[in-house]
Amino acid sequence: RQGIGPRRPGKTADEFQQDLLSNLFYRRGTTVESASARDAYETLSLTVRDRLAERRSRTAAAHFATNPRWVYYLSAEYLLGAQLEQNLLYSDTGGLAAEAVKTLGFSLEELEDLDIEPGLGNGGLGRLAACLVDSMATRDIPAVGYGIRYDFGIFHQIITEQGQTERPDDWAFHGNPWEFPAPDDRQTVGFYGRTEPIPGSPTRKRWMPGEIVLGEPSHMLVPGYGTETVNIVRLWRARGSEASFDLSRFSAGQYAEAVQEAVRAENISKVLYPDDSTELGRELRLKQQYFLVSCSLRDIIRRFRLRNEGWAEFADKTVIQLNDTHPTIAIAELMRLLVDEYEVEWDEAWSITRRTFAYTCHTLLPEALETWPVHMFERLLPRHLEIIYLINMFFLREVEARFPGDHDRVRRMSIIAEGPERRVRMAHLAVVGTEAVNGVAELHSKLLRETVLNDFAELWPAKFQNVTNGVSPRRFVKIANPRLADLITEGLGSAAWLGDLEQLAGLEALAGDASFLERWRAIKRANKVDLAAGDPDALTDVMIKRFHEYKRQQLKLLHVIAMYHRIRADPSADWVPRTVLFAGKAAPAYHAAKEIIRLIATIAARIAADPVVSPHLRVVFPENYNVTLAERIIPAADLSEQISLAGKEASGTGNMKLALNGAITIGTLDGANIEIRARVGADNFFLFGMDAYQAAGAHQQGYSPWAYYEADGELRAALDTLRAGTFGEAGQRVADSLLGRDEYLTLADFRSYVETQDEVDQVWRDPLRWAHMSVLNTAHSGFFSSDRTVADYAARIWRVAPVPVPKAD
Ligand code: DL6
Repeated sequence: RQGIGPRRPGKTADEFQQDLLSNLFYRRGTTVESASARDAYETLSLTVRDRLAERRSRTAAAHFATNPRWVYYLSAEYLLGAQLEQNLLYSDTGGLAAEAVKTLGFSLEELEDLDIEPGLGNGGLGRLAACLVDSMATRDIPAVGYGIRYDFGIFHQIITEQGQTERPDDWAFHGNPWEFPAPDDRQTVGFYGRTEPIPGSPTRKRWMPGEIVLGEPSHMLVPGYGTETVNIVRLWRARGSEASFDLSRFSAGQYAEAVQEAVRAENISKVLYPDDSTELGRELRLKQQYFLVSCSLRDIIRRFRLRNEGWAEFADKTVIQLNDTHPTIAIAELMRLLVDEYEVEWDEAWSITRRTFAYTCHTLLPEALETWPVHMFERLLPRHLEIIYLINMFFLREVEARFPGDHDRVRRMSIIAEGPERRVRMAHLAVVGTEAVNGVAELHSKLLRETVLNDFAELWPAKFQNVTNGVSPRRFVKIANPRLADLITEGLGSAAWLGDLEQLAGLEALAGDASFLERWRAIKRANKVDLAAGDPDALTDVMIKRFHEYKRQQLKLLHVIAMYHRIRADPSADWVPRTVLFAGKAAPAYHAAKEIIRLIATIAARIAADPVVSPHLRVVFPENYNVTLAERIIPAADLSEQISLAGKEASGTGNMKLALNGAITIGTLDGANIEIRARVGADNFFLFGMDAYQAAGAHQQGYSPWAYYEADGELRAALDTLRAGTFGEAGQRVADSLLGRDEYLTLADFRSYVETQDEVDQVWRDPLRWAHMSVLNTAHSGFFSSDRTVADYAARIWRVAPVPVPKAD
């Protein structure tokens, strides 16, 4: 069947228009006269999708002919962002589409507003997954991203003066035109049940699950930029099996009971990160993880067996990247499949497994390193627990042989944590069962080796690597900031920088050109006007990220309160006008983070109502931060707040997006901030605060927030205002927490932060100097393209070669 392809969609305006009308009539089933905006949106999406699907067919043919080594990216999260604009850009059909939709009576902008954003992730990790699949396609790497098609994605956030409330995000309520169902590739997944030995085999077992669930896949196309490749992200949705509907109960009028098994099955892919404050919620999360892994591995094996025989080549043809620990149970599942189902000997299966997987760690917070109670595993995945015990036994023998008599080390490294409640340490399983482990920024990778994974790094130093994160310049410059993208293209004389971001360095030559700087400034101003979040001439100071105490939104608030006091004390002074913009979500059960949101909402309202302060200072909190909102805020930002306690933020990627768009960072020596500063230059970065090593020792050395409170009058005044209840109960609770333990050393870094903010004001007063620094930030951020990140993974971890897809003749 090779070499047979579809009719190619035409490239002319007329052909595009004809295809659009065909799709309207034959696939949407409506007419020009009665087409609604949604009809037009769906029809346009299908017309664009067809063009990508044709490329997909050529990609599959090229991959099939090459039988290459594949990358399979396993991730519980994907924050893909809105699809239409990206797919117009990647299929180069924006101009054709804009003309064609006019015949239906709509503008392209109107239809873009209807586009969906699949919010299938939480934050940095999920958006990184989306940038990496984009760049894998751009780099012609044969790859599939696997994930879960949650019915409800990340919650819709509402902000009131009471803080954050959450609403369900029924993201595909109107359907998802970008998705292809693939029912023939459905998989069967087991849970619970028991195992029994197989006579004559010491390692093989038979698992008889107590519950069977179906995984139904659909996929979305992931086109590369400037290339022919179109890869896919395959998402699994849970379904009850045929047997899960109880007709006899239904006939007896027991309607709820008749479908309860099907409902239980479907709950697996119902929501992203179900509340884990109950045992049932925690079990559901583990079920999700296994569901993703089991469906994906069977699919990977199916694909391998289409092209290969036996197992000898499996690890040569397959690399499976674990995006954090969520999919780590894949290590035990591949062992189970190989040993129990395909009758591969344990040692051979282990060698294949270890050579197949690689693991990316995205955190340093010990509490974020997942563990599961042994008793939960035993109930839900009894066979996997047995396999993990065996893996652990062989592994600990290796540790003992290498460090004889070091029992404490053996205890520390075990995959099973002993204690009142025995738990499975997923990060340990992930390190033991993989060929490569990487952190996501240089400091993060170093600290992983020195702290949380130190024992493992001593055992296997070569296994540990760094791959600094990156972001897609297409989405975060070209689509988000078209004005800047046009100016850059004009300045560099070509648009090639979009596929080779280091070319931005050419902008340095223009950073001294006053007329270029004026145009640069005018673009920033126009973007602020579009954002409409305050005076476009004010310094737009943005802190956009998840809410977490380690990220220290509370430090920014202390600065806001200090500014508030200063302005009230001397209203007629020449204040630099600022708009402080916060955006981001807090986990619904994370009360301390929600208190901070509530405090921001209160302070924002209080300042807005204060005639003395509001001409100089504004605090805004646009609700429901997501990729689409990020694309509006980032181009308008002047100052990028990256103020986490050093040693806590693994990398950050918002820091990269903002620097690329010419925002200047005020930041600590944390995560990728360090690499940003090294590239853009210390003179073009506002550094403050302690470093990771100073921070790590502070609590042991008797850190006292009160000492800082006593010593710093401005800090004291800010905290006293909070303690007095001036900004409500949330303010009192935030102050209590800061003066209690201050886990993230906010008070210790306050003075250095405020002084650096004063320096920010000084530089802002010199607009051309600011613009010069801004241009240099963009010029030297080329390293932070996810194309470079993927090239690093491909060369050092995956060892895969690109497979170019021939152009259509
Ligand atoms: O690597 C992507 C992103 C980093 O940029 C952030 O610094 C890091 O916090 C984030 N981690 C997570 C989940 N952490 N865990 N576990 O989103 O990853």
